Amino acid sequence: MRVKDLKWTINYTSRGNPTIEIVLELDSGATGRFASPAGASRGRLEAPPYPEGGLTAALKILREFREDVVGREFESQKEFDVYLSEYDGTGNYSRIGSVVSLGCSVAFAEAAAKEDGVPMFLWLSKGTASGYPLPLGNVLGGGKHSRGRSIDIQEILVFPSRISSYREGYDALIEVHKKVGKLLIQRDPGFTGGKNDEGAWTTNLSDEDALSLVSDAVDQVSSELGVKLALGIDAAASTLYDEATNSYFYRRRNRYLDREQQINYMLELIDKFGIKYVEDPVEENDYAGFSIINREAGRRSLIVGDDIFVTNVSRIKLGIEDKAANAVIIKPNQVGDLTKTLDAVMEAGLGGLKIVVSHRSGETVFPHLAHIAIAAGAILFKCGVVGGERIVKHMELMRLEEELGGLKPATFNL
Ligand code: 2PG
Ligand code: MG
Repeated sequence: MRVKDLKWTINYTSRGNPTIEIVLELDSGATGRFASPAGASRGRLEAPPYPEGGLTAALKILREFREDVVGREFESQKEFDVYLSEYDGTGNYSRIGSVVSLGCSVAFAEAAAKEDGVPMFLWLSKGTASGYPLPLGNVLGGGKHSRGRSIDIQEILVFPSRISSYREGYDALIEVHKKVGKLLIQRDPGFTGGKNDEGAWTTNLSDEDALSLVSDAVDQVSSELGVKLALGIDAAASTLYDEATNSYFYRRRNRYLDREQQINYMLELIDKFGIKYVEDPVEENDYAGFSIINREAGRRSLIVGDDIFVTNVSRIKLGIEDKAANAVIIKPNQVGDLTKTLDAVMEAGLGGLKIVVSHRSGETVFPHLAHIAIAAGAILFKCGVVGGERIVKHMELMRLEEELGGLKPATFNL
């Protein structure tokens, strides 16, 4: 596959910030087009989105990169991504930035898949992917994704544990989202209908009242629809963490929890609300704290590492050795290309970790993440509930299931 042309334009994330849309064309005329999303609660070790000098510097690099890449031939995704990584030369895309690298990597994948005449997930999985994940959506949120008064836990999430079609699962998430909105009108006198960066409701209730409200919504919708739904949280604990005092600051209660109290608080919430999915319960460097939670609760809940692993093979390896988690968040822009992303998936899978492919809080309107989730063999697809930039990805999954046939849903047994 020979690269015929590389073009770009400025696109926008759902927060209204600029990102770069990359268009890559192959000699055959097949094209791919993608713009990277952006996180707000980013792990410290993520690939930097932009080089020093920001967007302007990235655009200058793209002009130089175009000269280098046009006319080159590649036989595989890996060959393209290794070339990208060598062109960057820093090991973590800090010279060209992950917005450029991931944009090029995904645009190449889409173009190559088209040239091959297969959907992108089959190109990425070399024809092996046969299942699709369960949808996991944020219905009530706070932390870095909300402004003003809101809960301290970043996300309260919901997912179905067994579905007969992706649409059945996604429709159930929409019903829970609506139900949560109705219950907020009854229980939060200050509720204005406000939603945050990921389309989750925001509220002035306490974290525990919010959890109990979502739990009620889950119970009601489960029995109305006959779909078994479970509750999850992303504590995004690194964003609560204060390094100077080794403690966690809960703004609403104006209270610091020391490390041990934080671990106990997470365990208490798991028990009290029957939580089946807990992401980042402690800060990103506390492997030992993660291990305690995984040992105590890992048989009844997924203990999921996001900021601690940053989709990075060596961080994941450490986590497997320490039994720090039983699941991993995979975000392609944390490492900056699809080969590194799938290497992280492979490493995690070998260590027995479940795979959760995730959106970012500032998303773009591209559907490709759905293909990456299927190619990764994910059990869960964390992608919000409402908002066009999220729906486009859920819809892609539904279309792939409905139009292609033969894909089977994952099941969750905990
Ligand atoms: C997270 C993500 C997505 P952000 O913490 O898991 O929900 O947020 O993209 O802001 O890192
Ligand atoms: Mg997270």
